[in-house]
Formats: sequence, C-alpha cells, structure tokens
Amino acid sequence: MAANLKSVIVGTAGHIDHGKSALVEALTGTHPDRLEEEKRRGITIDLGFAFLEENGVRFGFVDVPGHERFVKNMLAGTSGIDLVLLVIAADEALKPQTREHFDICRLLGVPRGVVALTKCDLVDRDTLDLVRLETEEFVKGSFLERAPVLAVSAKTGEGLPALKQALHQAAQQTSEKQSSRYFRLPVDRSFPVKGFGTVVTGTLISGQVASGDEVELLPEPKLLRVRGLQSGGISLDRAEAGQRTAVNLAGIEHTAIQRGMVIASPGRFAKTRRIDARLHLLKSAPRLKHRAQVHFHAGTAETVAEVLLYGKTELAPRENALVQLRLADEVVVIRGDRFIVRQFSPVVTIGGGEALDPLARRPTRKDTTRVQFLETLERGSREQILLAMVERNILGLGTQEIVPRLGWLESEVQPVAQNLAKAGAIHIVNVDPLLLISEKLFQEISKKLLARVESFHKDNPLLPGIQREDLRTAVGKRVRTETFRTALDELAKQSKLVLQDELVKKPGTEITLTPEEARAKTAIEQAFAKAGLAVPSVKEVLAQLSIESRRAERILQILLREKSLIRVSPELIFHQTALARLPALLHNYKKSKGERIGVPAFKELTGVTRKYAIPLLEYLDRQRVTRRTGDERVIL
Ligand SMILES: Nc1nc2c(ncn2[C@@H]2O[C@H](COP(=O)(O)OP(=O)(O)O)[C@@H](O)[C@H]2O)c(=O)[nH]1
Ligand SMILES: [Mg+2]
Repeated sequence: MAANLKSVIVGTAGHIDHGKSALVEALTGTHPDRLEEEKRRGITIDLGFAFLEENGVRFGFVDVPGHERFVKNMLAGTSGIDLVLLVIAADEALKPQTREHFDICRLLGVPRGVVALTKCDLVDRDTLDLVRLETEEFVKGSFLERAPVLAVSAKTGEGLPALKQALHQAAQQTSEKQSSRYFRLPVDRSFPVKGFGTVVTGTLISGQVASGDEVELLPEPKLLRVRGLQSGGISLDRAEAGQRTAVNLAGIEHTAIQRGMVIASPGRFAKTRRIDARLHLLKSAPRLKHRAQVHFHAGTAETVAEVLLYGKTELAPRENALVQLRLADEVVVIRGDRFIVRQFSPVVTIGGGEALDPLARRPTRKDTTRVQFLETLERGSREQILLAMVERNILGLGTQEIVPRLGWLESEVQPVAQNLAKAGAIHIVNVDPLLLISEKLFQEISKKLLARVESFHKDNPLLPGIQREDLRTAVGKRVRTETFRTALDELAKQSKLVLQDELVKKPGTEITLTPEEARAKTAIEQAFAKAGLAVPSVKEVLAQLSIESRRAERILQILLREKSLIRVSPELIFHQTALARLPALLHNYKKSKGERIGVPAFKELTGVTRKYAIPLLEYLDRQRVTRRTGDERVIL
C-alpha cells in the first residue's frame, strides 16, 4: 500500500432498507453484510466493512444497520468516522432512523458528509425533486447544509461516478489526522483467525501502532504485544489514525476482548466511571430529570449512566447543561470525546455531548468551583486549562493526572507548564516526573515553613534548629514530600533557611544562654570532669541544678553536641577528658602484659565497676581501640 495514500473513513447512515449496503457494494464491489444471518434475512445487523482505493485516497467504509433495534451497533461504527454517507431512499424519503442517525452524526460531531438519494430508478423526476427539497430543508443549519445531495441507483449505476467524485472532494477537506497523538483504537470486533490467534478490529482514532508494539488493553488493564496489522486485508508494518485496522494480538483469547474495550499506548489513558460533560438534549427528547438513567455510548462502548445535572433539576428539549455521568461500567474517555445518550426505555436517542473532565470527582456541596472549572475545560486556552487543573489540585498535578484527561502528549504539557511558570502562575516542583502546584499555594507552604522554623527557635532557644521530620508534620499531609523538599531547598537558596543534615534553622541563629543557664552548663561539665571514670548518674547531676529539668536536659544536649560530654550508653555519660585517657592506659598495659585484656583486668586497670566496664569496653570496640574476641579484648 502506497505510503502517500490518504486514509478516510466513511460511515453510512440512514433508515433500514434505504439501500446503504447496496450502495457500499456498488461503490466498492464488496457487499458489507458478513454474518450468515444478515445474508439470510437480507438486513444488516452489525457493522460491515469495505474498502475502495482510488485517486490517492483509500476509503474505508463502515456500513451500519438501519434497523431501530440495532442503533447501538450503528453507534459503535459511527464514532471516529471522517465522512458520513447519509442514504435516503427516493421512494420513501425521511424516515425515523434517517432522523435518528442524522442526530447521532450531529451529536458525535461528524465534520462533513455527502447525501445520497438512492433508488432513483424507482421514482419519477417530480418525486425526486420533492425528496431533494425535503432533504435540503432537513439538513439546513447542520454540518450537512452545504453537502452535495446526489441522486443515485445501486441498481442501474446512475449517479455513482458523481457520488465518488463528491466523496473525493469531501475527502480532500478532511483535516490532518491525529497521528502524532497517543495511540488509541476502540475495539468493535474480536475474533479468532486460524493460525494467527486473536484479531481485533476498529477505527484507529489517534496515533499510530506498529507490529511488535506493546499495547494496553483497557479497561482491563492488560499489556499485550502486537503481532501483526492489516487494513482492508492488506498487511501493514504500521497503521495510523484514520485507518480501519485489524490488530493481531499475542497472549490473549479472543473471548477476553469485547466491543467497547480499547487498545492504546500503555499508561496514557485511564478508565473511568465518572465523567463531567456538556450534555445537549435533542428537540425530539422528553424532559430529562436530575438523576435520570440513560444508555451511554462513547467510542464503541456502551453502558448505563445516571445523569446528575449541575445546578438544575430538569433539562428541557433543546437545552444543554453541565452534567456528571455516573457510569455502571468503566470506559476510556478523554476530554473532547463525544458521546450519545439514549432514553432508558423505550430506547431512543435523546441527546449527547462532549466530555470535559473524564476523571471527575464525586460532586460535593463544598466544591464551589466546579462549574467554572468545566467552563474553562470547555473553552479555555491550553494555558488556562492547565492552570485551572493545577489550581484545583492542592496536592499538585503530575503527568498521570494531565495526560489521561486531556490526551495531550507529555511533550506538549512541558511548554505549557513552562509558560505558566514564567508568568508566575504555577510552580514546577519537579521536572521529571513532572509535578506542578499553584504558585500561590507554593508561597503559602514556604511561608508556613518559615513561620514554623521561627516559632521553633523562639520556643527552643537552647536547640540549634528543628528536625526536618518535625517541620514536615507542621505543613501537614496535604503537601507532598517532593513539594516540601523543593520549598526547603528554595528557601535555603534564598538564604532564608539553613539546612544542616536533618536540622533546619534560620541563618545567624546562635544559641544564647542566660547567665543562669551558663552557670548550669559549667556545673554539669564540672561534675562529670571531676568524676573521671566513676561518673554519677545523669539524673543525679541534673537534680542538683537550680534550673528546671527541661532546660537542664537541653543544656546537657548542648554539651553532648559540643562533644565535651560523650554518651557511651543510654544511661552513661562521661567527660571527654576521662575517656581520652583510656587509649594511653591500654597502650601501656599492652606493652607490659600483652595485647589481650579481660574484663577483670580492665576493671583493675581503670578502677571502674563491672557496671561501667562493659559499656566502656563496648565503646572502645566501637572506637576501634579494642576488638572483642570471646570474653577478652585485643588491644589494637
Ligand atoms: N431498485 C433499487 N433497489 C435498490 C437500490 N438499492 C438497494 N435496493 C434494494 O433495496 C433493498 C434494501 O437494500 P439494502 O442495501 O439492504 O438496504 P440497507 O438496509 O439500507 O442496507 C434491497 O432489496 C436492495 O436490492 C437501488 O438503487 N434501486
Ligand atoms: Mg444494510
């Protein structure tokens, strides 16, 4: 297949028996009905496919059933089409499914199309003119207002060249496909192929896929490998947006994949059961009540939804509203995806719309900014959209919250974030993985940290600074660790804080002792110095001071930090001068009595009791003055 071919997908639409399938056959040479039952009954039940390659365009036809009972199959086929071929039989004119299919095309945002007045061999000229007038009136004001309306006959071949020409013209206008986006293919069929295994088909609505790629099946989720690709029976190495695509998948039974599932770039899409959207009600629809149940269709998926109306109790025909759709099953939807809703019973199409926040939160009374947020998602620029998302997310926003909602490439998020950061609206806490928070919030957190450090110094003049972990709890769980760390680093860079291992302090804060505290400090130090190795218990020393125990404890900490005193075991503290004498003592012992020394000999040498000897020897082991071997020590 030539690489420069333009791929265009044409979907049929129209009432049953109006000649859709016959027309597709007349255009392509392939009759799209493929099921036994379809051939026997002569009606289309499910989607059919056919291809036509002509003048640099490769048309993929999706032929849909016209019967009202199979509108849900029609819906699965119509999502993702570039052009609609609206088929109206000249001998019957407009019929219920002509209207319903047309409404569906409008609601799904099908951009353009061609109208075929079929079976023109069955009517006279006056009837044809009348049907043409009626048709033009019918499409007035819609996307088909200026579309060609062509009389054709699948039987005699009349008008077919003109119809092909019109399809070519419309194909030229179809916009560049979303080939650069992340790969997504809503599955419409899954079946086994002898010798190959599972094959799924669908309209490739965005991105590209190549043989050998790893893809994700959603909403399962499951990772699968692409074994091979085809489009219209032709094998391809790569398929891209705008192609009908058959994907041969390794490692899965065909029964494990159903219509409505999606295969996609791994990790780029998310499943959801809660979508905030704009819903339009058709003029033919009855009033829709808050919390009404409807059938929901998006992509090839179909489920039941409850409609929560924001700020309304009822929606009248022709009206639209912001709504939340609570789905019975998980689907894969991104912002901008169109959907259709059908009345719960009897089942008729009543409206549709566009997803705005596909990963919506549960509605609460407290959430007063939702409507404004959704309006920004609906109409805002990229910067406005990203900013609104960042501002609604006090924990900070990462790629995982952005990409599956908006369908942007990661590389598209970065420049938008940079622009917002430059404008001072957001703070980029981390680049990879991306973490964004609003600048206002970041400043609040920084301020909180500064205030906490300040108040700590005020309350604890005898401590050099606050422990990082204590500071972390001061800003609460609603601040991610990365944000906390970045805020601290930036405050340090601005010389507003000093970071010293696990301590955080204000620059220039010195510990200042009152005269009373200074006296206590000297008293403690002297008590230990005088005692030598026969040290008193810490409690005893502190109890003799004239200051209260909490302050005395802090002063003890200062002495330990200054290394005037050394903690040998949890209960034992010695003055450093007493400990400093030990290596020399042991050295002399080694010279006269050899390198080995037991606990009794150590007691004798130092004059300490067993209670002190053991912790002291363990301390000396740690200091690598001695090494334990059995009950003895080797002097090193
Ligand atoms: N005379 C005539 N009959 C047609 C024409 N197109 C389709 N038919 C017949 O109309 C019936 C329904 O056609 P089909 O393509 O199955 O309609 P669909 O339900 O819209 O797909 C079949 O019996 C066709 O042979 C046409 O252009 N002229
Ligand atoms: Mg048919």
